[in-house]
Amino acid sequence: MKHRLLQVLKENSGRFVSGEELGEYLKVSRTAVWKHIKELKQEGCLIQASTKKGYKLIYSPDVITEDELKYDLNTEIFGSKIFCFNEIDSTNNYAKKIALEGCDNGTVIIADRQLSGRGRMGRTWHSPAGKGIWMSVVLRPSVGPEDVQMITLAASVAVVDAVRRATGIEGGIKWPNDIVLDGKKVCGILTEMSSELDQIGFLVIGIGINVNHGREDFDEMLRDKATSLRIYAGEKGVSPRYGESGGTFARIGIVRNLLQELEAVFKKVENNRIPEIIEKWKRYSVTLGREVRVTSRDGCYTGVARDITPEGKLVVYGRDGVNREVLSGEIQVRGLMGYV
Ligand code: BT5
Repeated sequence: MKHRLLQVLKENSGRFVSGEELGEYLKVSRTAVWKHIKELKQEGCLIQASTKKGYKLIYSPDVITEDELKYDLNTEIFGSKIFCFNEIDSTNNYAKKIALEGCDNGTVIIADRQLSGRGRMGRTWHSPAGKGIWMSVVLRPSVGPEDVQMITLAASVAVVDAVRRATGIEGGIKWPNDIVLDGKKVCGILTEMSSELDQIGFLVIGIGINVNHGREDFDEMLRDKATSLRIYAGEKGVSPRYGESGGTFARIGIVRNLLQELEAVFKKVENNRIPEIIEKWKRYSVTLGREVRVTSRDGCYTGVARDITPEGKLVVYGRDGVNREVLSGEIQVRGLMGYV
């Protein structure tokens, strides 16, 4: 009830809603409304009350809780169980631990801050408190290990769709699954798998999205390569749709959209609707048609990114006139994330 009330106040942010209107909408008495308003205030919300006009939400803390996240979450699997932490080493570590202990398919782990957030290949993921979405999902998909690459691409499509729905901001995908805005990284995805022969035991998809960082929140090493939704919105004059005071984005709205989009896209993977995902991935791609530098086990070369295969491999047309398919390895795209 409290969460529904907060949601209604958020949807009417900037204007008063009368106690009577709230009571009718939520089908409770005005006294019950008043009681819940009191609780929300105790939890840190700033709500202006006027005997004549009703209640106006001035500020609500951007805290992600299981109850609030579950409110209005239209998913069957994703978020069936949700674990929220103030602080954790890495949500992927925790996800792997509980996956081994047998947690449910679709279990979600979210932390306000990660102390040892991880990127791929032992790299670090910068995850300061309150600024971003640091989240992992445990999946037990009924597909083989060869489909993991496609699941990773699908996750990046889901992030782009969710961010656009929640904020109006359109990200681009750098192969395989970095999301970039104006050539700077705003989101990274780390997929980890436990598998036996031809069957995936479980998959952990870790997603990090920079939401409310200011420039000063990135250290010097990242300042030229990374951005956040808030920085981008400020530069482009996009106003936060789920806005709060100070022009920040409410992370919870983005997470809810993300879980919904992830579920939709994974249903497509399981139902053999992969061409639809590839088609979208290509539309969002900021890699295809551009010059790339590939660093892989087979060495280092440059060429032009031409296509992706139905398995999610990147096709690079090398300077030597040979087409090569890249499954893993690093690529740098000219013009993005500091590669000039
Ligand atoms: C990734 O690795 O992009 C995957 C990041 C996954 C993070 C999520 S958060 C929730 C879950 N729990 C975890 O512990 N991890 C996952 P990679 O492609 O290797 O990129 C890492 C590189 O990106 C670093 O070496 C930095 O250069 C840069 N980087 C680090 N933190 C960043 C940030 N917050 N924003 C943008 N770039 C960052």
